[in-house]
Amino acid sequence: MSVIRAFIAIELIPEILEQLDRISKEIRQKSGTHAVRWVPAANIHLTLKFLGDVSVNNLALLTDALSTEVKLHPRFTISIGGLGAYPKVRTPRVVWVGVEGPEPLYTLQRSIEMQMERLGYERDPRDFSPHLTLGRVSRSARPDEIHRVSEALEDYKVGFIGLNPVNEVRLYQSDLRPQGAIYSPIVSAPLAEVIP
Ligand code: 3AM
Repeated sequence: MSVIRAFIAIELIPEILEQLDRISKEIRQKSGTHAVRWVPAANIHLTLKFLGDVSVNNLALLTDALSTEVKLHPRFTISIGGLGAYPKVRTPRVVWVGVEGPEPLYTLQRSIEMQMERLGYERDPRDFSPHLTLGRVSRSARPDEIHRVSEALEDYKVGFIGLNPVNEVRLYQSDLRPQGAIYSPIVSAPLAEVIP
């Protein structure tokens, strides 16, 4: 049985990706370490749901369920800005840029989570915390390297970056390669147009 690794995400506009690229390069320079695997700007997106292994036989059902759900939700705009790390800036594992969304972002994410659970994809027990992953600190990072990343994050201030309209949601295939992940959109599910 053929399976793919897949996730559902919101794509960002080129203007935002350019800024994220600049920010990530500046932090990389400031921290001066190879302890972080930085995500190429073209791979940065807002993940709504990580599905993991999806059987190719289930793809049609999954994309149907996704499109049917997403078109019930209105378009909205998210606001991008701020810098932080999970679990904490002092002990960074994931370096992120923040996302502020209106309530429809949360409603959309919850509905997708519910539809995917109905199809058998395990629910993520963590609360949805919208963010854009800029980089991941490698597991083999030494304490002094982690400290340098943490200091660079504390020094580097990121304010408001921009607004990103959300008109559709995408199902992506993720191919994990030694040189990094390759994300390919499989299907786009449009949100409802809001009639003024
Ligand atoms: O870009 P972010 O970090 O929001 O972290 C992975 C990435 O999201 C996440 O899925 C997105 C595409 O790879 N991801 C990868 N493995 C995961 C897992 N086991 C995961 N999310 C939850 N559980």
